[in-house]
Amino acid sequence: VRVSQLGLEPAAGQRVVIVTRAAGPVAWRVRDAGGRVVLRGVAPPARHAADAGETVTAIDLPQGLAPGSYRIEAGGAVSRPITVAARPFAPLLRDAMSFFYQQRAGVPILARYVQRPDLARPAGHVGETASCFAGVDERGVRWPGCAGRYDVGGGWYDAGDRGKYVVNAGISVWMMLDSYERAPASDALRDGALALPEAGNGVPDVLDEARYEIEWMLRMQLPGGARAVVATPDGRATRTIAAGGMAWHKLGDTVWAPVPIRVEDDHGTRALYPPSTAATLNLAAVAAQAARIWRDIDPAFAARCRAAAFAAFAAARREPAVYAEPRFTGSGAYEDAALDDEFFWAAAEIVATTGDPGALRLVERSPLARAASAATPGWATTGAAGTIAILRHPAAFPPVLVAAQRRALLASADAYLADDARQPYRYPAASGATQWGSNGDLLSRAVVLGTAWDLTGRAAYRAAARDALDYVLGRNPLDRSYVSGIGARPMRFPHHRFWGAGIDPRFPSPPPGALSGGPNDTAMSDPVAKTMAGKCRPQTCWRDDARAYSQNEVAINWNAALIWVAAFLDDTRGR
Ligand code: 9MR
Repeated sequence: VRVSQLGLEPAAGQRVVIVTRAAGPVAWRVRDAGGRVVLRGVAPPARHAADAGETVTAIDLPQGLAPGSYRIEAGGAVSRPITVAARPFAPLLRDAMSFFYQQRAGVPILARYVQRPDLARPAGHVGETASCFAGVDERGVRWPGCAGRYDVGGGWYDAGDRGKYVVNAGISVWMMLDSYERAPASDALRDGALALPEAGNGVPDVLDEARYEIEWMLRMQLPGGARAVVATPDGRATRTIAAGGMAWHKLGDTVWAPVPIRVEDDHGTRALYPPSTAATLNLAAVAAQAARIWRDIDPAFAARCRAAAFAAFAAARREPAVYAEPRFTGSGAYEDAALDDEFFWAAAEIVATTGDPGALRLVERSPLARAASAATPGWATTGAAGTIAILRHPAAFPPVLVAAQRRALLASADAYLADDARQPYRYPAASGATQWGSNGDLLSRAVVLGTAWDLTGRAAYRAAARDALDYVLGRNPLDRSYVSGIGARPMRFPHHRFWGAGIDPRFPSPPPGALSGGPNDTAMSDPVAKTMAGKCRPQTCWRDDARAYSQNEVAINWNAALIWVAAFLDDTRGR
């Protein structure tokens, strides 16, 4: 019996999957903690789940269950205890938000805010300053470095590594801020709801956490008049451009640091890497989003964000095709040479905040304005963030554009519903190959589904968003909760430089609430995944192994999708 190991909501329609070898119908019953049968039925015919290599049948429990503990019996098997709780997603959300606090650079992680004493640690990279990379890249191009050092401390470490990347920061902050914008009064994200140093400051805690990253993103912007060295378009040499207003693409180690390594022992050389148009547009987008959210909360900060957004947007228009160089070692690439979606998103956020006519013209002329569907939001595909900004602020845009964007978003949501119906396990992913970060992709589809619910109130959209979360919490072919600390069989050994117990038992195991990247059978680049290549069904290509960085790393963008979905389901409980 495969079911969300977090537990179920007390409403009808909760899904349970039974793996079966029986050819005939499978009878099932639910017993409460006292052994009484409270529900029974016969499951629909089983189907072959190609991505799992199993035959399964999915039941939608026909009636709601009161909060408590239950077991399901089917075909002679008895499930583990299944919890039904009034608000199952609220504690998950709290832990998943704590992930970001614990990824903070530049401040100590204090025992009073974390779930276990061994998760406390000294500050890493305090007051960090950095200079541009000087040296030879993997392609043999010599980078000259730059005069002076920039103040680029703070922000969140990206993942298992301690790099900080403006591109991935952008989609992560956007999701966090969007979860606030969709339900500003949500009591799970309010001031005092989370374990944070800022709790009690009169500002919703979700905004305090996001601001920690935004402040860092603002530091990554080059001052007006600055010049910077970037690659030539063919990547074979360097050139100098006027880069005022652009954002450095990333700050990272110049050599991959060992795993694990405590922050206080991590003294590897770090560098700033050349500005990119993509990073600049990510900064423009979230700074514009922040400018409207903080307008009344902190007008001075809002004004700073607004100015940064305009400066970044102007810089990106001046330099529309400076692409991130993938050939530096020691940190991730986050390279992206298709920027229509970043332009669309940044322009849409600026219009939503300021009504700026130049940005509106760019939105209207974008190919994304007329797209038939919205691509799943992700670090490289940000168009849906622009679509959602438009749909949350329709008064700032022409009605025909809003209508087209609504059609596009619902077309994607409907495609995900169709995928969900086709998957015998019932989750809204297409069948076939899985990508690096497949769990994050699935939950990002749930962001689109949740937004479709916001637009229409159609129950199927919310149910499919819950399917995505149920999948990562255990209703999957590996019978695994991919979220640490949650459920009977949680992920325990992520690829992470501090939560490194999977490699060295002197390091802590992860806090509860960190999402594993998930099954990956397309970019099996780590030593563990390599041994599995060609030998696993797509949704089973995963190992709870700290060396399996292409399957079992954790990252801010994946956890951002987790918090969006948990906040959405908690906020819409009973609806
Ligand atoms: O999430 C990223 C994934 O989409 C890419 O395929 C992969 C390889 O480029 O990189 C992932 O991002 C990693 C980043 O480059 C460095 N920090 C850890 C990130 C998660 O694995």
